[in-house]
Amino acid sequence: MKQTRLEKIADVVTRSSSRNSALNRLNGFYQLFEKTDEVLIVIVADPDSLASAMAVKRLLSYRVGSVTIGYPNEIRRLNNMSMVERLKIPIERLHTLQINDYSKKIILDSQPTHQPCFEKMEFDAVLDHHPITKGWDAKFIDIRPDYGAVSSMMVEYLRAANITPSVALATALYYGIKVDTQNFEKKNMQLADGISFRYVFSLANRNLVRKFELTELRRSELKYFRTALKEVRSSKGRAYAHIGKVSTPDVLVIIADFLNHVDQFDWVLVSGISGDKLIIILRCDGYRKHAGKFAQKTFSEYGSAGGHREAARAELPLKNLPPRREGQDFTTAALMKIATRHL
Ligand SMILES: [Mn+2]
Repeated sequence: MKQTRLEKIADVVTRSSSRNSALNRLNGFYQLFEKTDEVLIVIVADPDSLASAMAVKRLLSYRVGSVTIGYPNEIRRLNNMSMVERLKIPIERLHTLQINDYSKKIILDSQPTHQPCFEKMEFDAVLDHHPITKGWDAKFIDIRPDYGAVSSMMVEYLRAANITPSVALATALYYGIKVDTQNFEKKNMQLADGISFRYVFSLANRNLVRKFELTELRRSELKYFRTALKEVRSSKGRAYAHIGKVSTPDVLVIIADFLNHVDQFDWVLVSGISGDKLIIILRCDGYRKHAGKFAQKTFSEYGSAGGHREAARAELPLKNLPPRREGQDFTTAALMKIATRHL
């Protein structure tokens, strides 16, 4: 369709004004720094903040003395660990750093009020997309609560600076936007996120991103699959497997999702013991079924239970379960028994 002259002008004006504001922001940000600065970037490590920290490090390269990325939280999620290791992101635990040694401090994807350990720090720049909080100040503030990811904002900074991101940086930004917008399924996503995403899409290594997404199992946890395949029993389209003691309930979720791939299983119930609780993970096809309601009806008398149409969970203190003979462990048969009481 042909644009009218007026539409064409309007289009150019909009584009140049967004270009100018991106450039203004970049210049405002750059004005904070001097060649001799030792810069500390503080993040709560997750894909969006890690990618944003890499982007700021790139923006400041050759412009300051050094850039260090510090994070206070322990990185537990394997997806995030995989991202850090495979992209070789240089990050350091905040408590190992001498905060006062840095002449400039930046906080990304977070605000000074978000963590007690940030409150005593003075930040020069705050770049974030969470709702604005009060009780702090900084020389440079760019908070855009309407953005799905800070990574989307960082793409705008890089483009304003005429910096084409490396494959590693583009991959990180791509993953950051993907995770924070939940693959663009979140309602709050903006056109701006889409534009930034489109830009890094062609520069990123998407196979690597797939590996980050797939990495959720430790080598030592493979043994639970052997147990699951040995234990699985089915009756009337329902699959049951009790895995026994597990290092983390997350592994039960992975096994339940795996068994949910099997064509003859309409329902999957996988249980395991974590601490002093029996954890039961439920999956179903959600068609004329409601896993959450089923979990509630069946298990809530023993502990907490509930969830969505296709996925649910119960956490039952072992002491609340129906008594078994002395020394007798919970089994797949026991799981079948308590799960079918109301059928
Ligand atoms: Mn974020």
